[in-house]
Amino acid sequence: MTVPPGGPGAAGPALKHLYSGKVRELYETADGVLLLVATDRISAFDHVLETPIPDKGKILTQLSLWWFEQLADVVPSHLVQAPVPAEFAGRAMACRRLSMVPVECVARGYLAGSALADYRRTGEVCGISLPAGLSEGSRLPGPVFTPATKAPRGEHDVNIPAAEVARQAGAAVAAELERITLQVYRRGAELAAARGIIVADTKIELGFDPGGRLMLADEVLTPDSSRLWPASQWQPGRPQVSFDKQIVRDWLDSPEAGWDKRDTDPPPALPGHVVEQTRASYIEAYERITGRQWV
Ligand code: Q0Z
Repeated sequence: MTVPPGGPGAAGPALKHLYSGKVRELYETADGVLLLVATDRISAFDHVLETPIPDKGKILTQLSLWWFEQLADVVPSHLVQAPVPAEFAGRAMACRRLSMVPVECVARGYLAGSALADYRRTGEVCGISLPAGLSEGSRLPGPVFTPATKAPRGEHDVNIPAAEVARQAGAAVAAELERITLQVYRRGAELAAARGIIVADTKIELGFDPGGRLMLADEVLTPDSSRLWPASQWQPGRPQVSFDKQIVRDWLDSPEAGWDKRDTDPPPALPGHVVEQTRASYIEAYERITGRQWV
């Protein structure tokens, strides 16, 4: 790469900022490639915390890249070979722009989150009737596809029946979304289980390339898109221990934090020991899942 006279950036802004998510940023390069940048921001109890977790964005990006490889025979990914600006090295994925499917594709093997709430109210999730007697964290009889609407920013997704996806996207596309989502879940859950990690559920994003092929986009099977539980601590009937965020949640819930998650006040800054232990939990998830050492 050449550096223009005046230094990098002197040729004008090479990147267009498209969108800010809670913990990620989306840019477009001059040649139309999207850069999905994972920051070190962390969210808990629906707040983005003011304290970053060093390397979190790099760890999650490297984990996604590893999963895309493992899943290449299930579904092609949006990744392309393109240079990444030095400031984003290791934390950005260069991807082709897809026409995104306007549905959150979720698969669940365990009962948690909105599915638990729906089950308690109705005995069903997305119109799928579940056996009586399940409790928080229970393993489901088999993985289920539980699509949801994409809520506007700041709002929660709403679970919808698969029939509603078929109505919106057509029966053939809906069937493909379900098939791909369940295969990604099964492959992810199987691989993680061999390393002592339960994938309780996962949310994937799919989009069409210009040729009309469905591709896996965004991040995949990361702690930010999936519920990962240490299998050794799994115990249905109570909230499960989160592989990555437990330390943060426990501290925010402690008297030391002096904060009530029902408050609208922002949560306090995290102390150093919480940051360090949380960083270590992301590294442990990466190392256990991939079998690779973190740099
Ligand atoms: C991903 C997101 C955010 C980062 C749009 N390949 C693609 N083609 C078209 N759109 C997307 C992708 Cl990955 C796309 N997102 C989610 C939001 C930062 C990613 F703020 N949105």
